[in-house]
Amino acid sequence: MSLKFIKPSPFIKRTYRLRFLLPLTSYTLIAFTSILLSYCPTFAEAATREYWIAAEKVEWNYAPSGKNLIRPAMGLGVWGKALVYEKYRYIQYTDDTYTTQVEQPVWMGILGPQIHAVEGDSVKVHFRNRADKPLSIHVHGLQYDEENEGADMKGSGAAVQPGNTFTYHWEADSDAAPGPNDPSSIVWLYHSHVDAVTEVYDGLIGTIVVTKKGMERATDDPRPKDIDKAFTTLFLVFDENGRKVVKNGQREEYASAEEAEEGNLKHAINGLIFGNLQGLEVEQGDKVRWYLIGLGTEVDMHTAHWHGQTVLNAGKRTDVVELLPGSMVTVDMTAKTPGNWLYHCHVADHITAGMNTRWRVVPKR
Ligand SMILES: [Cu+2]
Repeated sequence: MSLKFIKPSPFIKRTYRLRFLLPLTSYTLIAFTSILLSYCPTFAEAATREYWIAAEKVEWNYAPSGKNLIRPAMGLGVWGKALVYEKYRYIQYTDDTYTTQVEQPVWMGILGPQIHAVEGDSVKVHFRNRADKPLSIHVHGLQYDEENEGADMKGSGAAVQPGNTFTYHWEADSDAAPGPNDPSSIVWLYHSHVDAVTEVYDGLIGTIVVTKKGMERATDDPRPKDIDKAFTTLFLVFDENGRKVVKNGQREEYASAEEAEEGNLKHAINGLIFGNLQGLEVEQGDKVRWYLIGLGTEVDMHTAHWHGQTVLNAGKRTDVVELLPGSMVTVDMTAKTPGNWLYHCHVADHITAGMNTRWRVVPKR
């Protein structure tokens, strides 16, 4: 039996407000105060954010340029011997026809669509499985009942069959929203959870950003209003051992079994290696928020490091943020110095294996 799920509805909120105001006096005062409250963002009506997301089988290239863009002379090493693999991705569509894809910025790489909600909002995700095996969406942080857990064999949402659609209902309540030491928005993970280990390596990973109530840009724009730009980066060593390499993507045979094993470990940021993740560009003076995600296994202890600028992490100043599998961290910076700066994992083995890219600060136009 599933637990009773209490949905915060606008009706409940309004009733509460009226009960609070009734003792104050006349209906005139009630009307006047209601008008005032309607202009106060803190009391803005909660919205339902609706998304259409499909899981699809794709070919993924870990280094589309075919080059090491950070240190060209070094090449791609053993990691460049096979670059194109069969993978799965979450793809966003504009509506329930699942025909028009929502374009993603290039810096998102392999990540699925970023879902946005404001504290108090409901989120509805219509998930269509267009792939060839049962898949799901399991969300972190938001409230859901067992039917909407997207995992653990609980109901049809736990394993959506190929060709089927399931609508997940989640609540971005106060327990999903930024806490006292958080900035005005925080990041949560979502991923497929039928066979969670395999499906994370498949590429079925995305994020949800929850903005503190009153900090949204507008009713129809739930992104936080106190920043100019935001990026999300996932640090994950994709283990492609035993997985399907797309034949024509294999550039060179491996010299040994050991070399093959290492070459199939793609030390990627958003699914791209050796600087092939592009588009992390801001203007001088921009307030930039970085949503950081770690996933994977024992090798996935990552330390995200920015050259050229420090960040504020829960009130502490640093330029390195530790990430373990399942970590979700939100940090802020103001981009001061123009430059084409390195952004990389600081773990020695991971630097060598290509877990690096650049972020660029362009002079104020
Ligand atoms: Cu690392």
